[in-house]
Amino acid sequence: MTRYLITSALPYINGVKHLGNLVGSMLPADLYSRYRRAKGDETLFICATDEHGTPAELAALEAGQDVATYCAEQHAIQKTLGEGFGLSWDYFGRSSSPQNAALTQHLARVLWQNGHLEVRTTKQVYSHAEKRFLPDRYVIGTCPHCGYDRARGDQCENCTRVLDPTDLINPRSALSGSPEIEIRDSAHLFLKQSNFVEQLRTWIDSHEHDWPDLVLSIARKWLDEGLNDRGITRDLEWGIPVPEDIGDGQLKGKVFYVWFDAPIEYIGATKELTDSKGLPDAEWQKWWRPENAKDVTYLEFMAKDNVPFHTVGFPITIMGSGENWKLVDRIKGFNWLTYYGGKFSTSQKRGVFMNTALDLLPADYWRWWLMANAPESADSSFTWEHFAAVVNKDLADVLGNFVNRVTKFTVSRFDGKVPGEGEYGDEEKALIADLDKRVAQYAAYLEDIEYRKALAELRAIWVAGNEYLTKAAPWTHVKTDRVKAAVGVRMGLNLVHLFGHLSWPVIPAAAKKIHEAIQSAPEIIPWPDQPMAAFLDQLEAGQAVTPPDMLFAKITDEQLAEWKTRFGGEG
Ligand code: B3M
Ligand code: ZN
Repeated sequence: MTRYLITSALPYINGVKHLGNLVGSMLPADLYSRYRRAKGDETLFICATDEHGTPAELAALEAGQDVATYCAEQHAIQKTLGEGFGLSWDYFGRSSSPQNAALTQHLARVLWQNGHLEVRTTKQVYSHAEKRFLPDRYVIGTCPHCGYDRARGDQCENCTRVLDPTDLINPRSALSGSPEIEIRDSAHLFLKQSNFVEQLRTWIDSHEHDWPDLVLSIARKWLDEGLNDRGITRDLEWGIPVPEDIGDGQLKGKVFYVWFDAPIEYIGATKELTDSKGLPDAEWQKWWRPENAKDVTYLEFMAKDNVPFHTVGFPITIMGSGENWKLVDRIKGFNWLTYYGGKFSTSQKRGVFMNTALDLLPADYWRWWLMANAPESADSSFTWEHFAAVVNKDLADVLGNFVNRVTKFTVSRFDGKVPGEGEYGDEEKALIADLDKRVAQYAAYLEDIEYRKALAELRAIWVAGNEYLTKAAPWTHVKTDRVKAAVGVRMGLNLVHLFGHLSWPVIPAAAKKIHEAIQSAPEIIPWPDQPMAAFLDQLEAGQAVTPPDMLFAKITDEQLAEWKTRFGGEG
């Protein structure tokens, strides 16, 4: 049996995430984790907040808090919101944990001992006003190429040329506007990535057939352009300190670069989990040490801008350590979700954020739309109009209405009990044969992590149920042929039960309610066994049926108009 290790890219700590963040990492990882658990597979789903780096320091500054307090608060907020969205993490850790610090320092130490790190003197911008070094993009000035007067020290937004802060005319701090800045020498650690080109290419080529094109092409582009050695330390206060035995005493007071320690937190969070339960190290190592994890398939979920760090950066850390650590087996990368064709933006508060989304509607409405329209082969665009149309049709009309009709009719005409009369006939057998194919196809798409196709198939399964019921028309037959009506209702109730099982990975709260209309639901609603003939004839005659409260309310024209005004309609 395969065990599944699943990680979602770590949401950055600086504030509540928007739907674009959710769709490309946390939510798809959750769907896959739930599917694996439904299939009965041992699964570990890991996520954490990514807490280091300048953006965390600046967000804390803006909030008037020290960084540690800020991060602790924001972690708690993100955890609550993630749970609100039904994200079924086995653990939601923090990259600022002592576990991650120890692992990061350990990996850096072995890289140093193996000769893959080098100390180099670099020029950094120091601001007297802030009494700190400024990352390149926090220095602004006039672009020497086009004269734009707010060019950033890493790149001019206007003419897109890549810059160095020393290129800028009239440079100043972007934080305070102060021109009191100077260039200072500063020693930093560089990871000699060029040592790994061949090893990486061999590894990436070995995934030719099991990584999506999006991921392969990004990974290869980086290799083809030649790998630069990468600075892995920064002049910041908040971060994992570089240990004294690395760098011959030249790196006092430096911390690791956030992208060096963030992926290591996948391992760190696993250890946070087992430590929190008082379990021995063997328990986290059984996921991460290949000698103990031969039966583990490791999958990573992320948006496409994170792909280079997971196909090049993190693997080089692992390879360079010379130690045995699990490398990723499958990577699912996503394109962008846009808001009316434009960018979702945390800094500009543009789009819909996880907290406001949950204030408007329960998680399943969002989960369905986001995964059914996942930006898989291309970007996809969120609009309120499309969201409302999909919710009203798929969730309210097709699924909700079906469950409602069948269960209410059972109450009004069959005493609220599964009717036992009659045998399944040709209509039912045809439906069962059709569903056998469709359920297998739905599972195959989930195995392939093709969510748009998978959810289109699930929707087609709901539609097939509706079409059957329309033909079977028990409400017509009940007056003349009670046995025929009973057969239709019994199949209808078995379909409700099936929908509860099949829908659970995607819309877990609604699936639970649907299942409870038939019988109490287990915490993990298992994948139904095929063939469908047995599953769809499984309810006992006479067992009670309880119609659920409203499953999905339609989004009204008034709500649609209000939300468009409130959030900005046209982008
Ligand atoms: N924190 C994602 C981002 O904020 C980044 C992912 C880290 S995964 C190790 O773009
Ligand atoms: Zn320019």
